[in-house]
Amino acid sequence: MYIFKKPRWQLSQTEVTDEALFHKRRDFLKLGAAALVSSSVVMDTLWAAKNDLLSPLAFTPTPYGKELELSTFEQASTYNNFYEFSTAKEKPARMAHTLRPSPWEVGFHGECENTTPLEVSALLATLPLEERIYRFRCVEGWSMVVPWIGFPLSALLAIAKPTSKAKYVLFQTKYDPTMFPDQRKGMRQGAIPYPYVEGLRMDEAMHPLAFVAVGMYGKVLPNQNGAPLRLIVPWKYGFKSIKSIDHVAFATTEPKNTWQALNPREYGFYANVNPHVDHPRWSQAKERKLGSFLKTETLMFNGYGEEVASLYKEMDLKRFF
Ligand SMILES: Nc1nc2c(c(=O)[nH]1)N[C@H]1C(S)=C(S)[C@@H](COP(=O)(O)O)O[C@H]1N2
Ligand SMILES: [Mo]
Repeated sequence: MYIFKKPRWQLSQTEVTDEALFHKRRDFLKLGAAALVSSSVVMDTLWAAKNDLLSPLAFTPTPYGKELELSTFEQASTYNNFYEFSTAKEKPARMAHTLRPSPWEVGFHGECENTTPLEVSALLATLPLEERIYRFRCVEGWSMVVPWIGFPLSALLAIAKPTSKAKYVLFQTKYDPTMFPDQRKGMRQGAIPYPYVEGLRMDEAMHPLAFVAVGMYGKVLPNQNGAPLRLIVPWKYGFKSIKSIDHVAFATTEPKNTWQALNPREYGFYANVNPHVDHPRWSQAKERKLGSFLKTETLMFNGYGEEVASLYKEMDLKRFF
């Protein structure tokens, strides 16, 4: 008899978990049979209270995504992928209190003139914050719409003054086993190899839609969403949007991102959202927005094709997936 053990790191499609999330509100109602208020009101109040504990940010609203229907703060902050804590979606929200987002320095390495590390608080004092509502599509088939607060990635990279040799930029999540319990297990026992690494081509990184989030829903980022700062690349699958960034490094060659290193057949460097290129184990044609039962069509480049398609015009997107 063959026992096929699924590798722990293997991402899977999330139908069941999504349904579980959907039913959570109803279970809450059953718990309090005498409740006069609807479960969603109670849940929203509970989560509003959690959100209240986070510091508010001053920011300028922008027209980005004003037409989109927001996911709730509860949805975006309790259904997470953050393997440094756990591979279970609901666990990072409960475990991420061990992450200490301040003080926090961001480093700049490689092909750049200015390699002085910057404290995040100093960064916030320099760069004006804006709010952008973006669609977010995980490679697993779920999606959400989040009001991020932050600044264009180009503004962060400009501080480092990349040289003309910089063709790619690498991002690395902090490695600190006192903050991230899964990093304690060592290379072979953890869910994935750490530190988590991601990368972009320089022209992708400088694109005006590429964003660094330091907050969401008007407040600083909850730890489980990648405090104190994380990447948001809305036209790419969620795994490109690396959390809790320790440093960036400018490179002459394409860096190997964590998921590509783990499974190059399933995950590439580009990871552009593409309904016409299926994942080897599931279709990417549709997605399920958090909290909803029905699937909707996935949009080319996650709906940002008008802005970003020109970055890839000479490329075979089936090959460079
Ligand atoms: N350091 C780090 N960054 C990460 C991940 C992770 O496990 N570790 N997961 C990625 C994946 S697969 C997704 S879908 C998003 C999830 O972001 P969210 O929890 O804010 O929804 O974070 C991405 N960034
Ligand atoms: Mo993801």
